[in-house]
Amino acid sequence: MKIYYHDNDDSADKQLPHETPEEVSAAELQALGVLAFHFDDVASVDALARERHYVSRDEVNISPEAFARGGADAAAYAAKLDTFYAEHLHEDEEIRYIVDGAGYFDVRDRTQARWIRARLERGDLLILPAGIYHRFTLTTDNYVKAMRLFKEEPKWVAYNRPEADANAYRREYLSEIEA
Ligand code: KMT
Ligand code: NI
Repeated sequence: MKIYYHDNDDSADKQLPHETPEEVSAAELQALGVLAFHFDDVASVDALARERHYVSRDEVNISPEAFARGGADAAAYAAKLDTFYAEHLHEDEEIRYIVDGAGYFDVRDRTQARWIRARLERGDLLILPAGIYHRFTLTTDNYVKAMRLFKEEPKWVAYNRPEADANAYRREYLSEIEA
């Protein structure tokens, strides 16, 4: 997994790397409550899921071809990517495991003004804490197969910024990273 500051250039295609030389360590991510892992086997993902009380999962296949197979058109694919890229938070942890392909997860840094980008490839797993602002997109290869893991009561509604600024989970998250 490669982690770096995003160049903040919103005029260029979101699926480009937007890479800067400013790399971010796993420890810096951890200070934001974000945990990064690499598991080559699903048994390790299973163990982590048990440890953190996850009980269900699904697998999404995101690519223009998969959308076409499902009867959706290119506009629907583009709209889906736009939804993933809208800055949002959830009221529960988000665990994503890349089964195949690649994708970018962007999370806000401490200042909440800059984005940190993590490039995830096959075997990479990311845990985002409840309340963190983030967004997701694909690389220009336009293909990812990802496992999404859920706790018993999935709370995977997305709350967009800035409406979510007053959200209780958002406030709790901020107090935790400032502690
Ligand atoms: C999210 O919350 O933005 C996602 O789950 C992205 C799609 S899963 C790789
Ligand atoms: Ni999300």
